[in-house]
Parts: sequence; structure tokens; C-alpha cells
Amino acid sequence: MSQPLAQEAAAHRVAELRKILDRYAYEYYVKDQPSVEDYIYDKLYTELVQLEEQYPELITDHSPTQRVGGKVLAGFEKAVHDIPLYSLNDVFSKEELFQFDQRVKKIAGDTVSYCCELKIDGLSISLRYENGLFVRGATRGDGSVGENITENLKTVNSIPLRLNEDISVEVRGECYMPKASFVKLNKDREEAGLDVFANPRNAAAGSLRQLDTKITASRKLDTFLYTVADFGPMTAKTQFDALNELSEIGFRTNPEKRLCQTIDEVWEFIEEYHEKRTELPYEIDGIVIKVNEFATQDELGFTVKAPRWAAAYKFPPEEAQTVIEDIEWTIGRTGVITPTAVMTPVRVAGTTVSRASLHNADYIRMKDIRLNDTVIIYKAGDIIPEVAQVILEKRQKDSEPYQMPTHCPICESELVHLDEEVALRCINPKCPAQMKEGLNHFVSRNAMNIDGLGPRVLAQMYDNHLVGDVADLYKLTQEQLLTLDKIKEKSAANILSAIAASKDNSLERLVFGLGIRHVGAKAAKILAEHFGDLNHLSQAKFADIVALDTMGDIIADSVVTYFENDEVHQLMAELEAAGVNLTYKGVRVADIAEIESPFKNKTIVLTGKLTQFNREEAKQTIESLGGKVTGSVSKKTDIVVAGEEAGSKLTKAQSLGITVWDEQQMADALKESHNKDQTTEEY
Ligand code: 1X8
Repeated sequence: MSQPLAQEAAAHRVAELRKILDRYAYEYYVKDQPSVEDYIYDKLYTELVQLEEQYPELITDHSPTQRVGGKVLAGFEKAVHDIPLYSLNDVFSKEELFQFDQRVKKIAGDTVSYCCELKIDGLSISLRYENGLFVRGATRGDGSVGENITENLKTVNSIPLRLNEDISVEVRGECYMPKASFVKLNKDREEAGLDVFANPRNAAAGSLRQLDTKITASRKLDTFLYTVADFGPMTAKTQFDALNELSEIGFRTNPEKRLCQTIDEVWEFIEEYHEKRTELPYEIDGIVIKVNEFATQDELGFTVKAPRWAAAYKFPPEEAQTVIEDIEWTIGRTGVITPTAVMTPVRVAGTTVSRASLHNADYIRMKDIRLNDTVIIYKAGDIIPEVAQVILEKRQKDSEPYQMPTHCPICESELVHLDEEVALRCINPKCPAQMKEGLNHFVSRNAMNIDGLGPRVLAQMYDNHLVGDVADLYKLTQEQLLTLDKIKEKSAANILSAIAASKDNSLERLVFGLGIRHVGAKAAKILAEHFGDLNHLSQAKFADIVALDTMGDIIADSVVTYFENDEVHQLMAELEAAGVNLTYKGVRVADIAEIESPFKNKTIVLTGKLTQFNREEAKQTIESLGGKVTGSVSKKTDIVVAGEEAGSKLTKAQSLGITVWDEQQMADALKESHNKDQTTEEY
């Protein structure tokens, strides 16, 4: 870093950085319209972290750096809701919906418009701001008293810590877990031998009630806000406008809303979203219908239970009955053995389902699931088939509790429970099933990304002793491949070139691909970027790793343990001998400050034929100098490098007034660029 700033200058810069970072976060998490590349955000964020380390007295509760969690709470305090959160009257049919409309019109007259919104299946929350700053976040509880979960909610990126205006306001909405996060979380938990969550709602609830807020931060929660407790500081006169106003002051609101002039239009909205619900990235359980005009809402008022001006249309649950025909057990990469129910095929929520994970032995015992039982199934997060319960009345008289396996179905080693885990594991590290899963993981898209090696081919290679570990992939020959089923000359050549190409991958892919326990793609990236090459990573101490942002004890422990193994060092040597790249090739955020280059923080498009450079190399070099290379020209493009016979991209750049360079200008610019670690002398 440069010279330390004087305190006053630091305070000024810290305020400036927070303002910029808050705006970027608003554009990214609230508006879904990012305006800068991630690494620019990361760079400014790192600068802020460093300044706050130098001047701890400048840290405030509302700094963007306070989102990462890390506070460990003793418990949750009560949070009294001065204005209670109300509940909604449910309607379950078109008929009940039209009755609701009649009741409204009896009091409010015949011209009523409705604001329709999606009913998010999450947890209701209430957020309090004083002079624009987030001061309290609470669960709904019973509507009058909830729990204070401020520290947990601070880790949710779409909740602003500071509003766009310095107003005092309490807003309400829903905190939820997106379907994709839910699926990934459960998959990770299953693999780690932990209990899974039944649905995204439970997962969101479990994540918010964590005393260790770092766990909440890791859970990828999101929010939609939809109302204000007291409209004092707001100007909207209708619900529809209030949603827009909430968005303007800084909150994420749901764009799927509609203003309807008649109850028939409301019904259309309901039918439309009943169809669309499975495509949404979050779970909804119905539609909320609100009288749009606040003046009319006031006229209608409340019953003891709920507002007269709103209703919740609840979708019927998507469930089906079927029979458990078999329970299959499969072994994962880490030795966890997972049961899958094989069922008579049945349609539920738009697809035919015949298999459902039963997660672990405890799950089967707890639900007392037996062979030939009739069960009710549903889809968690609208995607994952789950067994809800057994229909005991339909159980056969001679039925007996399911017998859990005691030995690995593949290698026949005895299965064990480790520590507190619910999972059964095969702990034989040479179990062929685990080895094959490890190979599958190594070639997978986010790891080494080797095309053409599906599970069947890999299993055959393993069974035929062509490949014992991942380094053996790099020793495969054409002749060996041709001995495999269905592999002809052309596919063999494709496989070999895909394997060869993977040697050039940047380190993070290899680190992820090695399958170190608890090291996902994101952790792999952080480790690769920080340690730079595999050798340094393999020598990292526990303390070096936990010192990194978002790395916890579990990951650090796992990495250190992994590299203590002699066989791992043997594997590293073999990979190196095979010519596999062991270094990180991306931009290191910490180094961007050290870069001096005309490409730094610029968006560049390469077009036309280049004669002095291979395009991929030019791209990598520019990226290593802090530039970003994209494929199409837009207003955000800074420089277009036009080689020979450049076409429409050049024309577009000229019409937008973007700087255009020829290849020689790019070559000159590369020559004058400097990076702390890399010089570009070869150019
Ligand atoms: C609950 C919910 C509401 C809305 C969305 N999702 C919910 N779960 C909304 O109004 N957009 S309103 C509500 C309530 O008042 N209990």
C-alpha cells in the first residue's frame, strides 16, 4: 500500500469509500443492475478494510465491512413491535376470492383497484431505521413481540445498512432463501453428514437464528420488503406507489406486482403465477391481494384478526401419493452413504417423480419409512422431491422396520458414524466408489472442466486400472482410451486434448478439484489467490488460513490436515511432473494497487485479426494488468482494439465515440505496463 494517510484524510476517504460501496451494493443486490465489475468492488472494499485496520476508531456499525458477521451472540433479546405485524385472511378458492371482493365493495363502493403481489414463503421481518441508519431488525414473533436479530440481518446483502435518504422509518417484508441456495446448502449438508432442511423457509429460519452470525452470512439469504409500519415519512398514497418508493429509498422489492382494476384481473394474475411459480428463483405459497388506495384501506380498517382490505390467496399444496419400492444406498466423494427411495412414478408439481433422497439413516428411522409403504411426497423449494410422511393406514400388516445397512455396498468395509454426524460413512479411503466420485469431481465444470469424461467412462477407466488417482488422467494414451467401450478415435482424441487443455487452468480449479473437505469453489478461489501456488498453500499454517476473510476454523483445519498426508505430496509431484499448472493466474485484488497500466480498471474489447498476439494470451495479459476483456461493445467499453478486417464492433465503437486502438498501440501499451509480480517483457 501507499503511505499511511493522516487520520483526517483517512476519515475522509473512509466516508467516501463507504458511500461508493453502499451504492454499488444497492445496484447489485437491490436493483439487480451491477454497474462495476466485482474486482473493482473488491479493490475498494479491501482499501476500506485496510484503513479500518489502521484506524479502528473509524469503524462504525454501518460500515459495509460489518456485514461479514463474526459476532457471537449470547442469545436473542425480545423486540417489541410498537405497531404490530398483522396477519392476513386466507382465501383458498376463486369463490372465496370473489366473496372477499364483495365484502370490500359493500363498504368501499364499486370502484376499487387491487395491488397484487407474490406471497413469499420466508420469514416476516421488521427493519427499523433512524436518520437513515439501520438500528434494529426483528422477527415477527407473535406479531406483537419478536426477537431482535439485528446482527444476523446485517449480514443479508440486500438489507441496506444506510438508506438513500436520512429518514426514520420501520419497514416490513420477508426474508427468504432462494431455491438455488437451498438446494446447494442441503447438498453440502448431506455430503458433510449433517441434517438437511425440509424446505427453504425452514432453512431461512434456521439461518437467521444463528448465534454465530458468520454462519448466517454464509447462507445467502435475500429479502423483499413490501410495507411500512407508519407511513409518516413516506409520500405514497397507494400500495403500488409505496412499493416503488421503498425501492427508491434503498430496499429490494419484488418486481412481480400488478395493479388490477377488477377482481377478474386479480384472478388472471393468480392463475398466471400459479403456472409460473416453479420458474421463480424463490418459493411462493400464494398471492397477496391488497386494496390499492390507502384512503380506501383506512375506510375498511381491521377486524380483530386482520385487515379487511387484504387477502392471501393460498395455492393448494403440490403433493402426491406413491409407494416405496426400494431403498438404494450410494457412496459420495467423502464416504457418506446416502439412501434414495425408489418409488412408483407419480406426477407432482409439473414433473414425474420416481426417486427421492432419504438423506440418512436417522431420517428413515424418524419417519419410520419402510419398504412397500404408501407415502405422501412433495417438492422442497419446488424442485427437490421429498417424502413428507408415511400413510400408516395403508401400511401392510406384515411390514417390518427397515434394516439399515452395516457394511459398504461397494467395498464391504464396516460403516461408521463419525462424531455427532447423522450420516453413516464408509471410511475406507480406497473405497472404489469414493475414488470414482473423486474423479468425477475433479473433471467437473467448476473444477478442472474436462469435457467428455462422464461418470461411465471414468468408472470404466478406474475398473480397468487405467486410472487410480487424478494424476493418472494426465498419463492416459490414445491406445488405452481405445480399449474402453464406445470410445472411437475421434472421441479419444477429444478427451486427450481436453485433458491437455486442463493443464493450463488457474490454481483455484485444481484446489477445488482435489476435493479437500469443506473447500468449495469459492474457498478454493480465495486460497489460490492468497497463496499464489500450490506449494505455498500446502505449507500454510492454520493461523494463516483463518486470517483470511470468510475462512473459518473448519476449512483451515481441513486444508492443513489434507496437506499433512504424504500421499498428497506424492500426488502434487505427479501433477507437476505431468505439466499441470500449479499457480494462480487471475488478478490478485491486493496487487491491483501495484499495477501501473493503461489497462487497469478498463473494459476492453478485442476485435478483428491480431497478428502479433494469440487472442487468449492477450486477454490473459490484459486481465493480469487489472483490465477486463469482454465480447461486445457497449457504452461501458473503454477501449476497442481493432485488428485487421475488424467489422461491426469497430463501427459500433466509432458510433459510440469509444477510443479505438490498432494492434501496435495495444502492443506499446502492454510494454509500458508493470505489475509487481509479472513484468511483460516478452512483449
Ligand atoms: C405476508 C406476506 C406479504 C407479502 C409477501 N409475502 C408474504 N409472506 C406482500 O404483501 N407482498 S404480506 C404478509 C402479511 O401481512 N402477513
